Amino acid sequence: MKTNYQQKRVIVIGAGLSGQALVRFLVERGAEVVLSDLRRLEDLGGLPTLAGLAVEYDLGGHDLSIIEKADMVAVSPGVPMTNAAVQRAIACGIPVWGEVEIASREINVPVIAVTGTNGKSTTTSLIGEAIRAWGKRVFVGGNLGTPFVAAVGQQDEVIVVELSSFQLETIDTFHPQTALVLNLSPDHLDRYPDLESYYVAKHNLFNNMTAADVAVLNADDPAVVDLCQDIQATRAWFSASGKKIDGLTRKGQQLEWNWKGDCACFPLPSLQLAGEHNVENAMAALSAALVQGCPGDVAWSAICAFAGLPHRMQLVRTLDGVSWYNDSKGTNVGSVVKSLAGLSFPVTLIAGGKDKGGDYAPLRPLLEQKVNHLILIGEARHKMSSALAGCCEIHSAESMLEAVETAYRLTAGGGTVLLSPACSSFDMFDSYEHRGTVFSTLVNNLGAAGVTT
Ligand code: UMA
Ligand code: ADP
Repeated sequence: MKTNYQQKRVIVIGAGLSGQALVRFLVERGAEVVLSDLRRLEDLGGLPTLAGLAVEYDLGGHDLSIIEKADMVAVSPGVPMTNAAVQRAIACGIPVWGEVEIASREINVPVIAVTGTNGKSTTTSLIGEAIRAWGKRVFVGGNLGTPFVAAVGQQDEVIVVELSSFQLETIDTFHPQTALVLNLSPDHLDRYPDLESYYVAKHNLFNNMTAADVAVLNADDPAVVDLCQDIQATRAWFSASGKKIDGLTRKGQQLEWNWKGDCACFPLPSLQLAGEHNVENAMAALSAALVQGCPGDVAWSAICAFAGLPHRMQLVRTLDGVSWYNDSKGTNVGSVVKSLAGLSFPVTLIAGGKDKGGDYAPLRPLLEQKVNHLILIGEARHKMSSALAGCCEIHSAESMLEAVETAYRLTAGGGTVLLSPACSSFDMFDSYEHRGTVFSTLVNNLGAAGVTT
C-alpha cells in the first residue's frame, strides 16, 4: 500500500543513519522535508550525504512550532516516544511513523523479521547467507546497519531485516511473512519504564500476522513462550535443550526438523560459530530458511560456513599465551552471561559504559566462577562496582587505553581478556563498533612491555 508523499510536509526527527536514509527516500518522492535534530550541523559532521537535496533544517533542538503544520512526523529509532516533538505530533493527531512502517508500505516481497534481546544481528546475517546460497537476491539490513528503507525499489526477492524494540514502537501496518523472537531478557531500561513495556514493543511485530504467516520461536525461553501465547501466526519452535516440539530440536550432536510433515536432520559439529548461544542462533536461522522453502542442505551449508560478525566474541590476538576477545556488542547483562559461559577461568573482564538502567547482579555467579579481575570503565562503573562487589577483584580505568594496559599487567600469568561491556558505548564512543575498534587497535599495538606502541 504505497503512500503518496507529493507535497506532503514531513518532519524527520533524528539525523543519524535512519533519518538521513528517510530524508533521501521522502525527497525523492516529492515530500517537503524538514530534518530536525538535537545536535547542531557541526556536531552532525555537516551531513555531507544530504548535500544537494532540497531539505530544510531544524538543528540544535526541536522547534515544536513546526510540528503543527506537518502532515507526518517520521522518527528515528533512537528518538523516544517521550520526545516533546513526538508528543506534540501525537497531541495534534499527526501520524508518527518510523522507518520500518514507511519502508514496508512499498515492499511487496516476503519479509523475514528478526527480533529478540540478543543474537539478532548474527541470526539475520545467517538467514541472509542461507537465502543467498539458495540463489535468491536478498536484502539484509535494518538495525544491523543498512537502513530498511534502502531496500525499497531494489530488485531483491526476499528481505531479511533485524528489528529492535525501538523500531517496533512505530509500526502500524507492517506485516512480515516470517518473524523470529530469539530470546528475551532485560535491556533498554533507560528507555522503557519497565520490562513489560520493552516486551510489549517486541510483541507489536505480530500485530498484523495471520495463520498464513510463521513465527519462529525459542521454546526454551519462558519469556518468549509467554509473550507469544496470543499470536495468530503459525508457530515453528526451536529448542537447543532438546524439547519435543513442532520445529527444530537438538538431539545430541544432531538437529532434527519435524514440521508440517517435513523431516530432516543436520549435523551440529559442522557449525563454525562457537558457543551455545550460536547454536540457538543457527537453529533459529535454519528454521526461518526452511519455512521459507529453502532446501535444508543448502541452508545448513551456508549457515555452517559463516565465520561470525566483528565485535561479537572476536578473537583479536593471542599474546604471550593470553587470548584477547572483542565482544563490544555485548551491551546487556544477558549477552555477557552467554559470552562468559563459553570461557574458562581465569578471565579478565573489561566492562562498563553508559548504563541502561538494568540490574548487574545476575552477572555475579559467572563472575565468581570465571573472572579473576574486573576492570570497569565509563559512567556505569560506580553502579557496577557496588552491584558486583566481592565477586572478584575490581579495578577502575579512566580510558580504554588504561583498561587495556591494566588488563595486560593483571593477566600476565595467562588466561583470557574479554571486552564485553554490558552497557552501551555512547558515554565514551560513537558506537559499539567504534569502542570495539579502539579496543582492538590498542590490543594489536601492545608491545613486549605491555605498553601500547
Ligand atoms: N536525536 C534527536 N532527538 C532525540 C534523540 C536523538 O534529535 O530525542 C538524534 C541524535 O542527536 C542523533 C540521531 O537522533 O543525531 C540518532 O538517531 P538514532 O539514535 O536513531 O541512530 P541512527 O544513526 O539513525 O541508527 C539507527 C539505530 N540506532 C538506534 O536504534 C539507537 C541503529 O541501531 C541502526 O543500525 C540504524 O538506525 C539503521 O537502521 C544501532 C543500535 O544501537 C546499532 N540499536 C539498538 C541496539 O541494537 O541495542 C536498538
Ligand atoms: P544483537 O544484534 O541482538 O545485539 P548480536 O548477534 O550482535 O546480537 O550479538 C551480540 C552479543 O550478544 C554477542 O556478542 C553475544 O555476547 C550475545 N549473544 C549472541 N547471540 C545470543 C543468544 N542467542 N543468546 C544470548 N546472547 C547472545
